[in-house]
Amino acid sequence: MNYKTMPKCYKNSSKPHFFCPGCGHAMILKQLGSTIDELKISAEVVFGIDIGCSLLAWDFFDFDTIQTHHGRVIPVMIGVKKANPKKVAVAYMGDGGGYAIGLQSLIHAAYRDDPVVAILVNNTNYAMTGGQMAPTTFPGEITTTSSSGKKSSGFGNYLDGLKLLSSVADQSAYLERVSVSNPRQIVSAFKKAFETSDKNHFSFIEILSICPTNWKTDAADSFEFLKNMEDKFPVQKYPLGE
Ligand SMILES: Cc1ncc(C[n+]2csc(CCOP(=O)(O)OP(=O)(O)O)c2C)c(N)n1
Ligand code: SF4
Repeated sequence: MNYKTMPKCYKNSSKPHFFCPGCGHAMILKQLGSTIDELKISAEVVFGIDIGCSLLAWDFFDFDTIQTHHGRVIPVMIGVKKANPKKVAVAYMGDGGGYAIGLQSLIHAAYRDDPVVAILVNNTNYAMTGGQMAPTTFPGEITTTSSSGKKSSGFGNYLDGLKLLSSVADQSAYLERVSVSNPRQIVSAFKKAFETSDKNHFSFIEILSICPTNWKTDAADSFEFLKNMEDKFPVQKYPLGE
């Protein structure tokens, strides 16, 4: 890792992070830090992290950070924003946290147009607890709870959260899906999300991410897996055509 290129808002630029080698979370957080640096909003940001591998960012940035119960980062950050409207509330979670146990909170935040920046990292599994099936796991995908491949009958197909949220979100909300294969697109989505939050509306960025540890993939196979994800979860924005 080249520490000279680390965002300024990293707490201690000489400290190694805790993610597995090749993990998408580390790539995403680097883009988040750089965007916050560029927008010069680190004093206003309150960073909420859910339980899951996202919690490994608890000691990462030099801004206020709150770690919540699994699936509860959205309501906690809505509370922070209501108590102090000048703050920029960022809720960072995994696909298990956002699309399973915390789905109700996510849907209602989109529906109410709560002014939080919600960032959901989709790696198609419950990574921190050992790679169990999530609502985003594809039929046929092998996980620790689908050792012969996920069966859609009884376990469902794969959940397209962006599509779901787009059907309930307020017109003023901003929703986008991006992928760690395109860091520039991640930065531009973050900028649009912060802009939306500045206008007091809800924004949601889903990021297709890499989990080599639970996928049991090397670098080449990780990007092959990611390509397969991008086919199933198309990178797009709502409102469509924006
Ligand atoms: C209320 C509650 N239920 C279950 C757990 C156990 N748990 C910890 S992390 C986790 C999975 C996280 O998966 P995900 O949200 O997809 O994030 P990832 O680790 O993949 O980044 C679970 C189920 C918990 N900590 N709290
Ligand atoms: S288990 Fe997966 S998501 Fe968690 S830190 Fe390791 S590579 Fe990243």
